[in-house]
Amino acid sequence: KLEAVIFDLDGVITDTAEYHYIAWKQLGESIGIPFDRAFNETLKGISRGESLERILRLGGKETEFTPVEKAELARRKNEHYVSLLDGLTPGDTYPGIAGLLEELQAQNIPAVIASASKNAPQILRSLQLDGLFRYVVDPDSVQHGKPAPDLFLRGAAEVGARPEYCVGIEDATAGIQAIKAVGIGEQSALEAAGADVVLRDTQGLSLDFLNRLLVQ
Ligand code: B16
Ligand code: MG
Repeated sequence: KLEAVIFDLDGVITDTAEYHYIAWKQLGESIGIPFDRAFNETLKGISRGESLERILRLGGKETEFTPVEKAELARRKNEHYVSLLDGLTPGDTYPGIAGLLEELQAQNIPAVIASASKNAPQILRSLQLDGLFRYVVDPDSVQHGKPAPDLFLRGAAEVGARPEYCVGIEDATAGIQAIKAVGIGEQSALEAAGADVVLRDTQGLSLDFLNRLLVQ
């Protein structure tokens, strides 16, 4: 039986993945490193600092900035990103998510957030979903980010669930690699990353669906 469901946040609970893209894209352009959506896919689920490193590497500029300057670039990106979060309301929650969370709560199955984002608590408050999650993993509390499984394992441990009885839900290839997963999004890429099953969007998520997945 299912012991916990562990959710990624950006791109699974709501469309904040798009805001990350907008903010990184503008930052990249401001330092002469434009990039497209395909490159952006490689940033999903990756921490703020490491995302910046990947962008600088793309532009061959990884040695052009001091650590202090890099911190300032990351701060600028985050300031822009947080300003985009301003208008976020419960109506921005992806379809099926609130229903699934209520189902889990009714069955006393913990829902957990394993996001790489330091902004996760604020986003959950804006969506008024914070009361439906038993635990939100602090990304700074684990040694390795996605694709390592640390964030998901910490989430499972915190609610006393055994990892083999948990299901993870992810939109990023880095995240899929970290879990036994339900991928949300483009089938070929997420399947190639090792997703056990891929749904086009969050509409089809239900407790029944997740339970059937576990007994497969
Ligand atoms: P922050 P997730 C990840 O969240 C995003 O996918 C990734 O684009 C972002 O860089 C990372 O969080 C860090 O976010 O800058 O807000 O701390 O998909 O793991 O929920
Ligand atoms: Mg994500």
